[in-house]
Amino acid sequence: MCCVRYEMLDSDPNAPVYYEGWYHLFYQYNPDSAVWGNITWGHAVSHDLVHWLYLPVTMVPDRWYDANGVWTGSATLLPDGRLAVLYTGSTAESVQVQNLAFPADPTDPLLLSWAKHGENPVLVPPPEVQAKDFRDPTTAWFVGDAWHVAIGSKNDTRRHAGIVLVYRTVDFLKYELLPGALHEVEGTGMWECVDFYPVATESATGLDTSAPAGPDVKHVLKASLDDDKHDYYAIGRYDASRNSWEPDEPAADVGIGLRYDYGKFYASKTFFDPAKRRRVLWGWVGETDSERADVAKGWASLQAIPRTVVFDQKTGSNLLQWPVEEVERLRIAGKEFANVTLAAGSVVPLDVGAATLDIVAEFTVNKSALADVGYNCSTSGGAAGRGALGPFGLLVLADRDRLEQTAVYFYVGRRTDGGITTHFCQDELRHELYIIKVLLMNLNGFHGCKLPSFRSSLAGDLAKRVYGSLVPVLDGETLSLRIMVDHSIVESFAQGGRRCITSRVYPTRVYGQTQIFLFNNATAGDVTCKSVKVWQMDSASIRPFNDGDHST
Ligand code: DQQ
Repeated sequence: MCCVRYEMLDSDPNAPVYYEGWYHLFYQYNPDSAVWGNITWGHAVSHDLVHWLYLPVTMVPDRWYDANGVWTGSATLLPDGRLAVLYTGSTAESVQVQNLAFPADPTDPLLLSWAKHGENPVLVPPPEVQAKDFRDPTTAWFVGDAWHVAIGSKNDTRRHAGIVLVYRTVDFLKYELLPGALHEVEGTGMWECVDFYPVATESATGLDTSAPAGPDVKHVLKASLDDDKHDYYAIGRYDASRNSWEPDEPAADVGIGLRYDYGKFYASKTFFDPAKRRRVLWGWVGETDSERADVAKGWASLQAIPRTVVFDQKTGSNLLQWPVEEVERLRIAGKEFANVTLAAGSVVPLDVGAATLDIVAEFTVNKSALADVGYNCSTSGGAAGRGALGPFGLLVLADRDRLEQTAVYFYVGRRTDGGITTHFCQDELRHELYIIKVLLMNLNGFHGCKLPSFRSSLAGDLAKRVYGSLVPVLDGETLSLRIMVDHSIVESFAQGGRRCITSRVYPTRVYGQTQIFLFNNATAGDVTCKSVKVWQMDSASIRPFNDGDHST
């Protein structure tokens, strides 16, 4: 395994924090099984966000107020260096309450032992929300004379609105619910794992969660939509005096606009890293095979490679997400290919073979060939479709015959008003039609024919789809992709991280030696791959902590 991968990890990242020289990641974890249940907090530490050491589980369901699970929570580093953790406990009656925990020994940089506060639960559901719709407290931010904590919920009396409640507290024990909701969006349902943080609009420096609002600061509101299992965000303005946040673009509000990731990525959470003055995003990447398969393999779910998040100063309308720079230290043997012309309908193999790769590619197209209107990643035939100017891009985790492949690509089209649109897509489909075709070819003895691809996997029992989004491309920009490939995951970033797509794929034919290809399915004209750099990635060495690690 390469990069940042955690076996047996179950789901949501919890309370990420930098404490006394260590990055800590807690996570929703079922120590007994590869399926959800018996939720405790797993715990791992790292010096560099890449090499991780597992520690014993931190908190288990051992009180009446978390008997049904120690659910998601967040950490707040107080100015005096103390750490306060708020988490949701699900009681035996499945009431969601908020609880306070703190390090039993604050001098221990590993934070091995945690104490649950004697006054728990510190917050119970207010009368206006359902007992099962009150969870996942955020990192607290300081405004005026008190800490503020946001909690996600839903309001069915207002057309199934997702809402964010904000509480004011001085001591993390007593709370006052602020009037109104910080924000709500009708029709979006329960908001899980809300995140709320400032971003600088004039620099790429990350901001502490308590950084005050101001002309050069906007606030990001993120919600994980329980109804569709995607993480949506919007950028807007926070007015603490009115307990209100409003998006810059109401038509792209939380839950109806931008997603962090257009693939498999959920329950994410950011933290401010004071060591490198950056904001880092963690997200849970679940499996897309069956629970039966997860039980058989004995583990389920990954954490995506941690990403820095910054405001995109060029577009002014989205975040840029990018794998933390430390991941680049895993790059070993690298190869570069320059100015590869991709004729219409061509597939060009690249001479690299490894299952763990970091790929950076840049394309230029001849826009005079532009013709098509109305392209859609999910419904326009995926990577196998053909249009005037796309799809073109890369095939990764492919076998030599391309019976299996995962396609990461662009499609350049036109809007009805004549403007140019660029779609960024990832195709992991397994088209039954192709399987039938191949069976027929075999039955008819057409051996040696060029076989159509089965896409990412020949295996059955998988949920596969074509993911995608429009991606902003500004005048003068080339089309750029970064693709992180590991054995069963492909994490892709377009245009410097304006849009991201993560896929879980389960290739059966690559046997550790995967192939990658450039491809161009456009019918009208060549595409040039200006450059593609491919690095094989070293193993990240993720293992249990042992005594020798104390001195590192
Ligand atoms: N997972 C936790 C909840 C949260 C959900 C329970 C999101 O606290 O809302 O395991 O995946």
